[in-house]
Amino acid sequence: MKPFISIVVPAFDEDERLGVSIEKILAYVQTNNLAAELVVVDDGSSDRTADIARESASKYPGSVTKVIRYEQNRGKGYAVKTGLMSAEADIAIFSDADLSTPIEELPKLIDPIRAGQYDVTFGSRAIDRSLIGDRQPWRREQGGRVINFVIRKMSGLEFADTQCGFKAFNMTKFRPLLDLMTIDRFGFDVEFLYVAKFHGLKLAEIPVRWNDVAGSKVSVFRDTRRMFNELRQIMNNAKKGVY
Ligand SMILES: Nc1nc2c(ncn2[C@@H]2O[C@H](COP(=O)(O)OP(=O)(O)O)[C@@H](O)[C@H]2O)c(=O)[nH]1
Ligand SMILES: [Mg+2]
Repeated sequence: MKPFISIVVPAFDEDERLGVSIEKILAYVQTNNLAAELVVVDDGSSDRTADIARESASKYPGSVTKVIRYEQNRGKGYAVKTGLMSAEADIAIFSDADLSTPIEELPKLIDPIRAGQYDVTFGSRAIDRSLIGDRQPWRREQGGRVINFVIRKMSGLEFADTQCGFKAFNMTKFRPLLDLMTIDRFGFDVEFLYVAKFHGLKLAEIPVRWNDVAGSKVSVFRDTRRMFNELRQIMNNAKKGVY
């Protein structure tokens, strides 16, 4: 039977955080009787990420979980694209492996897509700060503000927070656009939104609950530098008519 929703989780060296998250997701799916498939993408981890994914999923015998693994680390963007490409449902959502946005927030993104109101919905940590529980360390929070400011200036997108790891898609409209995407690391969120908007899809930034979870794999210096390079690449692509 075709699933109603595909839940994609990109995972890189997540053997410590992933098990609990998978169990929470599958428990949520079961409790709410969702016809869901879970797609875990192991992005070239050097730890037991893929094994943990299979072991945790096996605790939910009725559930449908696919574990995709490739040997070389390619970046979160590549992992999310790989997951979305294999998603079978007409609506897909991706979530960070640490469930910083609790899976219970799923209807906030899914319902407007199901209703045909929007095509791409994405969590935001900037619209309603009262939803933020445990905050990131001050330096990272400020870094996030600066990055989102630069993203707005460079891309012309008017969203307050493009980087939250909780985004949902009407796959009938979004799947064809995946072929146009070029960014493999953290700039991919911006490319997704830019290309979707350019093609006339309806986008909505939606405030969601969010909690900082220890164990982030993001390196502020390395990944910020890469992010700026990727932003430049997106704007060059736009200029050259790649999209
Ligand atoms: N840092 C990093 N994360 C990746 C990569 N590929 C997939 N991911 C996943 O992308 C998400 C990034 O979340 P996290 O490390 O918590 O970042 P943060 O909370 O935004 O600082 C997690 O689900 C990672 O497992 C990669 O190459 N690098
Ligand atoms: Mg995180």
